[in-house]
Amino acid sequence: MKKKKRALITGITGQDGSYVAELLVRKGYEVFGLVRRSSNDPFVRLKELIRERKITILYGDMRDSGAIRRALERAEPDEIYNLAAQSDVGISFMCPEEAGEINYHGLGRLVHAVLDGRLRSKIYQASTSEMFGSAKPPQNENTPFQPVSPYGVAKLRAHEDYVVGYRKKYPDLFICSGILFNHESPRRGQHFVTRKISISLAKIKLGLQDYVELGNLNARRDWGYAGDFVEAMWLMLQREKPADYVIATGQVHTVRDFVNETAKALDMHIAWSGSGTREVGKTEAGKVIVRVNKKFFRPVEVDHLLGDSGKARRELGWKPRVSFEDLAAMMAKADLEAVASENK
Ligand code: NAP
Ligand code: F7E
Repeated sequence: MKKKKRALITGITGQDGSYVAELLVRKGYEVFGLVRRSSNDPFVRLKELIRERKITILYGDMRDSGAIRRALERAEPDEIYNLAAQSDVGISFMCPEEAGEINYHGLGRLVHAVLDGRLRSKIYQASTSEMFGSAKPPQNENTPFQPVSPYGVAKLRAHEDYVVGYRKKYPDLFICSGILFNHESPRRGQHFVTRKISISLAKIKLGLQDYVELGNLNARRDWGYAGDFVEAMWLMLQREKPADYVIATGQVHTVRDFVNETAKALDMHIAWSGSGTREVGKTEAGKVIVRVNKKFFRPVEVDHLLGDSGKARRELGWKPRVSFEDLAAMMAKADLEAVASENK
């Protein structure tokens, strides 16, 4: 009988971690997840797979070299998906050390544990379009990086030192980066703008909230569906030689567009008036349901991210399946159902 492939996922409790775990279980992998201790239940998304023993949880933090080493000894992974991160860009301005410690040094600890243990594990690193920062769009693998946030800087250092740099230094090490543009889903953390919009409009629709306050409505992002993007991670690790790939939809929209699309999916059409911090979004009945609050602006903003994933399409055969409109509708519907059932 063919031996089952084994994978270790760091960040398995996050949005992408849960989708990768499900994808690998479907593909017949033995899946291990590194999880840090939490005072809350971190396993909401994967309860069933853990109960059925399809996923094994190993406790450990990306700040703890010993725990990472022990997790590797236990999992003996063919593939490692390094998804653990302090992934909130806004918060990284307030806690820059944390971003460096987890997003940069965390990868260093993991890579050194693989090298020290003489493991043959292939490593996927979760890089990000935030590394492009203020670079002119569209951005691809040849675009010079210009990060503007501590999050983007930490991810870029990890990419340059431990992915690109170590690939040259250690020719036997298989490490690759997916430079992923924003990807969302009903499992997206509630502080990210898309999910904040889908939950808030669902509550407004059900009469449980009056309005939502947002920051920069003009920020432009290339938003895709997380379920599509994790397929690209897996494809990268199936290559014989490691390489880095931009993963994006190639479509750009503003935050305001995401509000409009979500509202449309909930049968709530919004009319905009005013400008800057005085801009408001009103219902057809004239009720203000979207306001702008300076509190949600970043110290430095990334204005325009639009990815060119031509290399991934050509070499991996990857392409996104879910459109912007379907993504907004999927999130709106999921939140409407969840909020309604919580408030029954
Ligand atoms: P997420 O939902 O915020 O998940 C982050 C995961 O990292 C969580 O499981 C979190 O655990 C874990 N983590 C944080 N600090 C840790 C530590 N010190 N030790 C161990 N685990 C730790 O992020 P995501 O959206 O799934 O993104 C996955 C990865 O892709 C991240 O590296 C992110 O930076 C990167 N990325 C995301 C996007 C995107 O649009 N989603 C785009 C480009 C790159 P807790 O549950 O305990 O907090
Ligand atoms: O912001 C603007 C905000 O926090 C998107 C992470 O997964 O993707 C994500 O980072 C845009 C920004 O995501 C609000 O200023 C307006 O321009 O949803 P976000 P992000 O910063 O793009 C990248 C690729 C990652 O790698 C990260 O890990 O929306 N915006 N008003 C707002 N943003 C938030 N959070 N809240 C607002 O009220």
